[in-house]
Amino acid sequence: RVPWFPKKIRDLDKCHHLIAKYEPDLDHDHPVSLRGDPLPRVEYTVQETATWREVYRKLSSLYPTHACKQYLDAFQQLEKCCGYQEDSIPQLQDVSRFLKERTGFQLRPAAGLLSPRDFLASLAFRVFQSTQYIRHSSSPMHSPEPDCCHELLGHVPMLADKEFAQFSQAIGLASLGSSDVEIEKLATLYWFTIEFGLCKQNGSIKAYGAGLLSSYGELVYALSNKPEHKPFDPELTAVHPYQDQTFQPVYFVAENFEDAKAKLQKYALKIKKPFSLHYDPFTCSIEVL
Ligand code: H2B
Ligand code: FE
Repeated sequence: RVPWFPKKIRDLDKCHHLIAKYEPDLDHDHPVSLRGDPLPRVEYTVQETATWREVYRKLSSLYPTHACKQYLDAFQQLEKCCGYQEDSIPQLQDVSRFLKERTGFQLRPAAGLLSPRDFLASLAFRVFQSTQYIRHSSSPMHSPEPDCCHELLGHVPMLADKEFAQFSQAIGLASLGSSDVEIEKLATLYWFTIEFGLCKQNGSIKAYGAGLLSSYGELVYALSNKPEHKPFDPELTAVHPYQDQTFQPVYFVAENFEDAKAKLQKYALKIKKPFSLHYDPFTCSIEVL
């Protein structure tokens, strides 16, 4: 039996299953976004903006030495034309429009941590399900679940890169109609790449994973000589145990995104499915062959 999967972008309305709901501050209600609706503009409070400022300042001081080139290029663009700055939290609506023009990726509001199957499925359509609320002000440098600091500073800049966007979509496409066992492996691959990935660049190692680029402590640690660095190899990476409570003991290093994508596509071809899938970019839908 093949598990149900979305075939067109509208079907993503059914891919919103939360595995945990986390609302850091219930004192004030943010508008609840309806699925399929345009991203609502949110008015963040003074306190929320102060949290953003602290995170933004600390992290952006590290990027020049720790982030990969693709990240730095996009970050600069986001500062220039998308309102990225320490004094206000960028609006997902503006960011989504920016990404759409760069790589065709768009953001969709998510209420919290989604099931791996639903989250990965959306990537197949170049849709990134993003939270819109911000972490609690009592711990500005840490959030137990994704919040908009993680999405905007971790994920968004990388989604503006063409190769990285293709890599992300490839993981998404591989997940469609896959068994729970395969989803688990793809979620692990996602974890060690899109969240905690490192890559080679001009003889040194830089970060491209969103979990690193949105965490000051782990970003410094990941590029130090404390953790182990292993070459990215989907077969091994997919079954490697991972840590979600503390820093990773192991990080996987990609040669570059083109190579990572080619390796991933080779891996994906080995996932047994009784059909083959093709994404039609004109209709944004999946053809099942
Ligand atoms: N949900 C949300 N809202 N954001 C994420 O970054 C996310 C998710 N990551 N669900 C997924 C799970 C990831 O950890 C993998 C695919 O399990
Ligand atoms: Fe994330």
